[in-house]
Amino acid sequence: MNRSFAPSLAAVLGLIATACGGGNGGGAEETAATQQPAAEAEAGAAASLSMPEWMSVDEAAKTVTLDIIAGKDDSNNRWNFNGYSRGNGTVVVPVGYNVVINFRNDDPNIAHSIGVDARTGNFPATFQDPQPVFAGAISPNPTSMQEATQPGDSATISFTADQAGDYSLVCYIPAHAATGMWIHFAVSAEGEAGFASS
Ligand SMILES: [Cu+2]
Repeated sequence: MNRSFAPSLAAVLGLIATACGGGNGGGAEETAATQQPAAEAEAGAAASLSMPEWMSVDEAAKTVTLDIIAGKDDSNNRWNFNGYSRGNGTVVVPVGYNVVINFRNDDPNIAHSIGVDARTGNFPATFQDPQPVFAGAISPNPTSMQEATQPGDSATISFTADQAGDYSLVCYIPAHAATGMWIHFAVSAEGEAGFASS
């Protein structure tokens, strides 16, 4: 958990490039960027990051704002964040920054939730009282089909990303994370910010 940022992001991107021949939300130019060897990806990690319209960074206020929509498109049976799932996207924020996530559920059929989880894969089918990595980094009633963020509803969470490392953004509704409703969330000791898809 305490590995330095740059090699771990490179490892993540390398794994994504190896495991996924083409993600649900990945553009062609981003796919090309992630197909470079891991050693080059490590050196070029910053260059591979983009700043999507749903992400903004206020350096003066040390705040990153993320607008994240559950079920943005129909990929992964709508169990996605901004169209990304199964770890095929990585949000990177600088360590020590405040992070505000404006979370909205556009899935017409089912509740979803969001939280920062310490795991980056091998998620259980169900979660018992999940604890976020950072205080406040979880939406209300995250495991409850009846009480989590319902179709058409929104929730805003905010937290301080005060520990560098590789984490994930996860939906805690039963079976959602295990069937791919998660993306990577990296807190950069080097102060990097942006998004990479694969
Ligand atoms: Cu979900």
